[in-house]
Amino acid sequence: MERVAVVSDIHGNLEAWDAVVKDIDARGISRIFCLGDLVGKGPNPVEVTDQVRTRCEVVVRGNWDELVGRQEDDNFSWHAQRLGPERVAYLASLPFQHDVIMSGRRIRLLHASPQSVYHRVQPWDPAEKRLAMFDPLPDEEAVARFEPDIVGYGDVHNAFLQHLRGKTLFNVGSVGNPLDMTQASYCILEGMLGSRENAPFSIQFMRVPYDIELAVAQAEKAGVPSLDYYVRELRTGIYRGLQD
Ligand SMILES: [Mn+2]
Repeated sequence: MERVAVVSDIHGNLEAWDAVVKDIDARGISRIFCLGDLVGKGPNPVEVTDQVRTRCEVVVRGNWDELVGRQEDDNFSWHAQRLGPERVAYLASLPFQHDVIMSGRRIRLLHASPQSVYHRVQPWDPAEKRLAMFDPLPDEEAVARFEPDIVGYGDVHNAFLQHLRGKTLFNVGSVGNPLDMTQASYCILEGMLGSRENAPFSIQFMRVPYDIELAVAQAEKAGVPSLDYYVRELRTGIYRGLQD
């Protein structure tokens, strides 16, 4: 049996990232897959990008990883200026999805949905929208074409697992910007990696406390864009798009 830690949506929050990596290390897990949004919102895009690049065997592209390169407004250019052109190009070049087989299950891992990194699917959305997570990928994105038994993703910052018509949909939650509860989130997949033999398999949901007030102090010191919303998200888990 092998274990793979799956992290997502770190959003430049170095305190949360450090706490999660410490937990992964303490469990003796060496493989980490990252489902995107390394940057955006938090004050440490450089450190997080460099560490994810070093530590993660697989990294797929999130919406923020694309948006920082476009620098369409101050929200994005603040992060892009700190990252510099080489890291911005690295983030933009990340693959759309990663397919893996574990204990006979075909597992699709991506940031938001097969439709695009911007197409958001919540656990409470209509069944057709959730089932579309198992749809074929657009041609240009289809690196390895297979119909998944399991889809794992990030983007919504809400950890969950659902069984839909015999398939499994799960979200690993967010390391650096959780919006379901105020603790860093990640998952551990356990099974026979690369094996087509139908064998036991598990998905474990981890929650890791971290020093939120230190993360707030770092964000204030750096003067991140939309500071008040970011601080409220870290302290309460209330999404900036939901209420003022
Ligand atoms: Mn995100």
